[in-house]
Amino acid sequence: MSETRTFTVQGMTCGHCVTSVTEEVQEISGVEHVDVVLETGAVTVTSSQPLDDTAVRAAVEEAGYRLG
Ligand SMILES: [Cu+2]
Repeated sequence: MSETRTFTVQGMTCGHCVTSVTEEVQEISGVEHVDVVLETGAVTVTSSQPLDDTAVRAAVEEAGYRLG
């Protein structure tokens, strides 16, 4: 059963930022879908297992941004 959660990412300014965050978050184990809204920084993640917040934070930081 999937779970959907929304995080807020700070510092994204363009489509490249959206792509970077999407790619990093998609690599987290169990992640099925990532939707990013540039204007608000909202990153909605659907996963097949409960998400590890630490992994999400690490992925966002790996992309060069921060969780809000
Ligand atoms: Cu950008």
